[in-house]
Amino acid sequence: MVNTMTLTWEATREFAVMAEYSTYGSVVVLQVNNPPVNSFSYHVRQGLVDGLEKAQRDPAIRSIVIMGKGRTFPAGADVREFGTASAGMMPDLLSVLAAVDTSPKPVVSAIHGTALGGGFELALASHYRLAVPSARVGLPEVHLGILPGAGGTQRLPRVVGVKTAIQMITTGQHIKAQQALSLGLVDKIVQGDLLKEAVSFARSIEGRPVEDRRISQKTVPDAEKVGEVVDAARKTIIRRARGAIAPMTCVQAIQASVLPFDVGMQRERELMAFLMTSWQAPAQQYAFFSEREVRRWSHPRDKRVNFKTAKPRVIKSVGVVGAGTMGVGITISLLQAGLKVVLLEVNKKQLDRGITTIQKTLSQKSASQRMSLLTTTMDYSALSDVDMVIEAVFESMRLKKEVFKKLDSITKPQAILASNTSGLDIDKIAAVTKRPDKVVGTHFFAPANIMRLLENILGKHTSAETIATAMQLGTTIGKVGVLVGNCPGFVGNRMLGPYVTEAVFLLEEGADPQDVDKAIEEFGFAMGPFRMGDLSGLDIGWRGRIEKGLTTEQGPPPATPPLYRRGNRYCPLADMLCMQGRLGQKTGAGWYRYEPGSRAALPDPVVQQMIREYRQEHGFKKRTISSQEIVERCLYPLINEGFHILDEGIAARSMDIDVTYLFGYGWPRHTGGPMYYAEKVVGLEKILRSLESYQAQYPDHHYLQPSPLLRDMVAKGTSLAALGTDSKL
Ligand code: 3H9
Repeated sequence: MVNTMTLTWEATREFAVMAEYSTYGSVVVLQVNNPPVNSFSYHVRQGLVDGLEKAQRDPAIRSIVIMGKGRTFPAGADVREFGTASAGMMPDLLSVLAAVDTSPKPVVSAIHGTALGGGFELALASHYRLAVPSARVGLPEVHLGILPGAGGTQRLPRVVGVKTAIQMITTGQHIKAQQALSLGLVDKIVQGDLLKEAVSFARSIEGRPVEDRRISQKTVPDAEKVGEVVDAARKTIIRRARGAIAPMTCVQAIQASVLPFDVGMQRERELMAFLMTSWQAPAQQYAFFSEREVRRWSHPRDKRVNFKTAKPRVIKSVGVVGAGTMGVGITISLLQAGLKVVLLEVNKKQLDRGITTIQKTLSQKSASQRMSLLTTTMDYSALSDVDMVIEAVFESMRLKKEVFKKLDSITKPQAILASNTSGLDIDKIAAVTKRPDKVVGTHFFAPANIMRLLENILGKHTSAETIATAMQLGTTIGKVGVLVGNCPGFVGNRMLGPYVTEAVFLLEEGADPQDVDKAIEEFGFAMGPFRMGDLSGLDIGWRGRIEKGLTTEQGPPPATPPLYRRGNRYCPLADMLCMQGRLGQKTGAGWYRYEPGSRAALPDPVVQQMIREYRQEHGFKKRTISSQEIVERCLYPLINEGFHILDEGIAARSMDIDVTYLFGYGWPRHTGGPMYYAEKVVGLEKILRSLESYQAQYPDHHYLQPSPLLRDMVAKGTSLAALGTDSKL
């Protein structure tokens, strides 16, 4: 028989353990203890309510302190609980915060670490807020596709005004303690031991009335300007949101803060329910967890090699070869993380330019300290003692082989040699060295000091230790590292191939570059394929196609039929631009034209004329192409390539592909990434049927041929998540 006494006792103990209750004379300290980030899971909420009630009942208690144990004040609701039964179990966060707000005994929130989301909302419901100097606060819910749903949209504007609240909530920014103090969000910054300081502060305010400390009872300072402020912010927010619905929904909730508190809270609840049930919130939460989950990497084809079994080498100094755009960006990332760097460039002018850029980019405050970590050289022997080298020279196999041969002979035998190639064969590069086990691909994205993705590529002989080291380096320098296998273009650029190819085919059929870009940007990308091409430089792809023998600098090689290469349809429009010296922004013209000193892409009649003549010459009849068709024709082949990649074991999980696209290619976060979007938003069956239907119309567009894995999954009803843990890979 079940002993109910024991059960009750154990349950109570669990609540107590998650919100520890200790007394210091007349002060109660409730310490949330739910590692790692003290999120408000059900037991924490219950523990806090129990603690608050107990403190109210005890006449000896005159004030209450709430703080977090371990590394942080609560960082918000437990996102893993969303959509589960315990998320709905009472007390909910709103009742916890109501108990704090209406407590007749003053409640002090004592903040260290990060008070985020529900955590900061708890602090705002308290009567006083203290923070240590290193603390940060914020309401980042918008990044999870929701809004601050525990009064944050109502209390924050009552302190900082609607304008600042909109800014903070729609960007989800974390602000530092000092700024929070100047905005009135924190009452005092305390040095020293937070517990001691908080207890002594709580004693000092005992007996003071709490009523005038309740933010819920205040009015919004810039209430009369709310319409004006919202109108001014709307355009920027919509543009920045790129199709995400949470930011403008946050604004709607903030607008309601000028109404009586209870009415505003009701509005916040309704809007929160709307977002919580949208398809975007789960997609963004998936993106949040995937960003963290990719750290738990495994070898795409050998699951026994993984983050648990492989130990990284300690890297203290890194050599970077090449002071071009990529080499300089990589150097800045390494310096910012406090690593010693030896930057090698054989061209003196290029090296000087690189040093100037590095100096300018490093933030004023830390520039001299960071610069002291940098050695620059034109001599390979300066690399003899580094722990790792990242080669970032021009994308040519011949050149890379030359560099790796030199590196192999000069660096110490245990040094790791990494190539920042964007798609060349790592095995061929490794083959020129005597240490293929220490050769790895580390594909950075431009600008390398800003873009978060680090696509790490393992070769046939790359050791587990080398992989672990490359992944660890990513974490050290604040990147999101994704481990992938070796194939032309790896994951990111390989999937981009079908996307760009199909985009160019759309030009043959009647679209202009701006039509394609507009449709893709409306889908949520920061830039469509043609603007993106102009930004990165059209010569990169052109050189690649020349290297593959698909075209030549002088023009297309003789081919029969003319628009085919090796049996596949081929559109030479991009090559034609390059042959005219139109290489993109850097030459002032590409798919678009650019005014001197401007990055604004202007439709160019010259390009339109070129496309018109091309259509006439090859007998294409111009037709109107809908945005929907543009999006499907460009994105579905990209997704389809993702299935090939999974099938071949180039990526271990669909999540690795999604993170690659979210952090390296500007794929809109609110759709979760290409593979998530395919499965959860569109549906795999629909993707398959669309590919089949387009393929029937364009049988010679080989990228439209559905992947066998996609077919198989649709037939069997398999999910991508199941595939990730499948031993097939
Ligand atoms: C909310 O509050 C809604 C309310 O307004 C209304 C409710 C009614 N839940 O990032 P890290 C995990 S929404 C569950 O690697 P760091 C994370 O997955 C919430 N788990 O550490 C990871 O797990 P693992 C609003 C969470 O030091 C581990 O903790 N709050 C949560 O680099 C460590 O995380 C936010 O959006 C969570 N809320 O950064 C804050 N947070 O080790 C989101 C983290 O298994 N969190 N985890 O991979 C963050 O921004 C960062 O995690 C933080 C720490 C800055 C706190």
